Amino acid sequence: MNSGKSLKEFQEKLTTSRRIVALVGAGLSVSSGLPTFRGSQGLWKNFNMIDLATPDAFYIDPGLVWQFYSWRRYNALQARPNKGHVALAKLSELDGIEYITISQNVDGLQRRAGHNKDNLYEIHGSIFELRCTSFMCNFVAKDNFKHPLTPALQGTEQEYDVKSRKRSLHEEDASISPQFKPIKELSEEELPQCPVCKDGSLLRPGVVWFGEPLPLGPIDQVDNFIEDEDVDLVLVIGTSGTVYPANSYVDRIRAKGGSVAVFNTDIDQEILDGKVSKTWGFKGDAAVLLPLTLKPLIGEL
Ligand code: BJW
Repeated sequence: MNSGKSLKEFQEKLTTSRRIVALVGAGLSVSSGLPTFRGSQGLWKNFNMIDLATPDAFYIDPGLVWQFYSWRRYNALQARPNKGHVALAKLSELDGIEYITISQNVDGLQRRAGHNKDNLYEIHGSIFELRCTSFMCNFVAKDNFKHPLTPALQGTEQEYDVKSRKRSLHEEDASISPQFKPIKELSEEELPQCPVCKDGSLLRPGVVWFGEPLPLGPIDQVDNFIEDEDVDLVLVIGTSGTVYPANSYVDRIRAKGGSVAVFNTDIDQEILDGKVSKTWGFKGDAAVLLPLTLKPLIGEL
C-alpha cells in the first residue's frame, strides 16, 4: 500500500467528497476465485478468454462459446462476494454522498454483496441473463441461475479432467500436467434454445461482446451522473482500463478536475511515487485494500 501520508491524504479527500464513482473490473473478483481476462489468468483450456467474448466466436462455434460461459456461470455461482464487494455495497447505501458503481463484471457478485440496485450499473451485462439471438424476437430471461442449462452442458464445471489430475498426484510425478477436459462438439439443438421462437433460435449470454453497443439506459444514466455535476473522486478498482467506454470515464472525470484512486496489484511506478497529479495508487488485492482505505466512510467491516 502507499505511505501513511498518502493514505491520510486520500482519506481526507474521501471524507470531503460529495460525488464519488467506483469503476470496477475483473481484479475485484480475483480473491473470490474468479480469473481476470488479460495476463496469465485469462486463459480457458488454452483459449484467450477475450477471443471467446466476441460475436464472431459465437457465430463460428456457439458450442465452444457456450461451454466457456457454462464454466463461467458455474464458477460465479460457487464464488462468494469478498470484502471488496462488501465495502462498495456499504458505500452504495451511505447517506450524504452521491455515489455510483460502474461495474464491467458480469459475475453478479457485487449485487450478491448487497449493493443498492439503484446506483449499480453493470455495463457489460450479466452471465445470468439469457437473450434470444433472433432479430425478430426480444426474449430475455434475467436471473437464470440454472446449471447446466442443457444436459449437453453438463460436465463443463471443471476445466481439467479430474481423473488425470488424481492419477498424476497419486504417482507424485509433477511432470505430468493435468489434462484439459476435451471440448465437446455440440450441435445447436444441444445448446440453450429460445422458448418463444418457433424456429428454435439459439439463446446467448446477456453480456456485451466486443463491437457490440452497451445497454443504452445504464450508459445514459452513467453519462448523466458524470456530466451533470463534477465528480470529486473516482475509485478505479481491479481493471486494466483497456476497454472502451469504461476506460473513458476516468479521463472524463479527471479532465473536469476530479481526483483518482487506483486499487490494483499492478500500478505504474509514477503513480506510486506520487508524481501524477491528484492521483493515489494502492497496490495489492482490492479485497483487502478497499475495506482498509474506505474505513472512515464505511466503518469496520
Ligand atoms: C487486481 C487483482 C486483485 C488482478 N486486486 N486488482 C478497435 C477495433 C474494434 C473495437 C474497438 C477498437 N478500439 C476501441 C474499440 C471499442 C472496444 C474496445 O474497447 N476495444 C479495446 C480492446 C481496444 N469496445 C467495445 O467494443 C465496446 N462496445 C463499444 O464500444 O460499442 C460501440 C458501438 C456503438 C454502437 C454500435 C456498435 C458499437 C464493448 C466492450 C465489451 C467488453 N466485453 C468484455 C466481455 C464481457 C463479457 C464477459 O465477461 O464474458 O468485458 S471483454 C473484457 O474486458 C470484459 C471486461 O469487463 C473488460 C475489461 O476487463 P477488466 O475488467 O479490466 O479485466 P482485465 O483482465 O483486463 O484486468 C484485470 C485487472 O485487475 C488488471 O489490471 C490486474 O492487474 C488487476 N488485478 N488481480 C486488484 N486481486
